[in-house]
Amino acid sequence: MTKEIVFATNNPHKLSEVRAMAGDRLRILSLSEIGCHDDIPETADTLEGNALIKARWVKEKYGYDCFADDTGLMVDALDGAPGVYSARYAGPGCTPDDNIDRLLRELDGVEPERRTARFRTVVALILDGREQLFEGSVEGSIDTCRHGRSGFGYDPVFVAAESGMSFAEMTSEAKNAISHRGRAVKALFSYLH
Ligand code: ITT
Repeated sequence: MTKEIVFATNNPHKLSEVRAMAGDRLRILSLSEIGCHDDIPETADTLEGNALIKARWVKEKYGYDCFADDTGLMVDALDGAPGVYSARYAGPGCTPDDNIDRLLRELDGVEPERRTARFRTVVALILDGREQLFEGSVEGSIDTCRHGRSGFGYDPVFVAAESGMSFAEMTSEAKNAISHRGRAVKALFSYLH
């Protein structure tokens, strides 16, 4: 029998990456499919805190078991920034392109071997009255310019150590196989199955 679960995200790219991993035993419902069009406030200062805020919001207001993902890009030369503030790095209302521009500016002149970074995703699951966290991360570095047209967010400048390519140069399947979100969601799905 196919199980259904809500993915509490307003990011359509995350939704399609996760749906591509789900197989036919699990149907992933979007927020709009359950009538939720809220801009859920992300006020915590950790990925764990924000993932829980999003999942609890949907459970408490809409009554659905669900999971949520919070992701950050941690750059070593910037002491872990933008981290939990990755979505708003270039300021309120900024676009992903603005965020990349700021990141490249901050790293201007930093030599290649000091541009190491990682993505980390925390997934919070609320199921049958229990909360659980899953996580995944991927090591890489920040290039000096954009490469590739796939993916979203910081993908054009994040070069994965395992592939030597930016995530935006990889197919969604190849990204999912090694990415922060791919790893966290794989752990989530093996738990759900
Ligand atoms: P939801 O909170 O609705 O899930 P969001 O886009 O706000 O969507 P996050 O707060 O988790 O999600 O994302 C933080 C930032 O990191 C945001 O700017 C994303 O574009 C970026 N990001 C997240 N996952 C990424 C990925 O796999 N590749 C590149 N950038 C990513």
